Amino acid sequence: MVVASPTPIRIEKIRDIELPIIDLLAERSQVSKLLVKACEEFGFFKVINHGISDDTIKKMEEESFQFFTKPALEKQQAGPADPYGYGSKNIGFNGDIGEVEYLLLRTDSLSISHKSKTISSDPNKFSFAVKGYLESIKNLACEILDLTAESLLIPETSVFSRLIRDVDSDSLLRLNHYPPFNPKNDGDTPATSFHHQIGFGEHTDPQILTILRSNCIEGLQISLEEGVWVPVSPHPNTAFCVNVGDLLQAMTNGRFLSVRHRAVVNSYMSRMSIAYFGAPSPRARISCLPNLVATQKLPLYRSFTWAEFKRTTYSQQLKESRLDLFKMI
Ligand code: GA4
Repeated sequence: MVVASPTPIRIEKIRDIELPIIDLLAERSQVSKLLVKACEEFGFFKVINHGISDDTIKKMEEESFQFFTKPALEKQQAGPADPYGYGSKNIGFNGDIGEVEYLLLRTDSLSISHKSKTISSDPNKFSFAVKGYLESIKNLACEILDLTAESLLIPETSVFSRLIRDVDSDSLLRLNHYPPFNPKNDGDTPATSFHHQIGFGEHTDPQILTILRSNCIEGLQISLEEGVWVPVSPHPNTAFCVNVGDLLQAMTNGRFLSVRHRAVVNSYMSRMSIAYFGAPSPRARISCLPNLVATQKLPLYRSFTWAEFKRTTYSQQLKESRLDLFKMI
């Protein structure tokens, strides 16, 4: 009999909390306040009544499902991930590994149309579904950002959203598939057993805002406190999970939290997720907003361009705290 060895995940503290669920159809100033509170306390929240049609979501999910159910050789035609394209287990360029396969896509129309030829046997259908989804999800991200700016009393409320709306925005779409892991294999290779359960290792998202959709299977965990992991209950079909990225933490002078999270793999069912990462153009300069720095105090982070921050991101491993390198104090 093979006895599964204990793994770091089982000895970590796991605590349960419920993330705020914010109804975007509620009264505007109320929604705005709740969003700011959620960004400050959790860096993560769920939104309902977001206005994205079931049809738009369904079409995108179907395309994602169809791609991942293809034979491996066909999927590989959309790879290797450079970092864009199809990748399996390898994440980034610095040796990170996870039990995941994915498609990382740029979001400009030309890239989508071009890449779809290696992804789908019906490239037009794929492009149509992705472009429709992107249009809706970008608007949702911008609406959430505008609403938060209102309660932060930022004079120009489109200060975050215009970065994402820039024609040269470097936003990304990531389709993930976490196949179930086989616990029986785990006992044989204790040294690597940790990786068998980690779908996507702990990290913060470098961009401004992330909007995640997943297929009602648990797996996402967040860490508000070092070493304590909190499972995020799989959201119902009607919700999206939203999180603050590093750039938003920098622009709000640390008031909003870009929180560490990871995806773990279960032993019974595939998890699929679709993540939109709202980002500025590479030349955009990111600095803290003046009204968020107390008088006679320095901002927490020096200003930098997204190109510079992204270079740093790709020169490091997933788990590094990239923002720390830009700290002033
Ligand atoms: C984490 C968030 C997004 O998935 C991503 C990831 C990127 C990649 O997979 O190519 C990175 C990772 C992410 C942060 C550190 C670097 C870059 C892998 C990696 C080891 C697309 C992103 O923008 O940063």
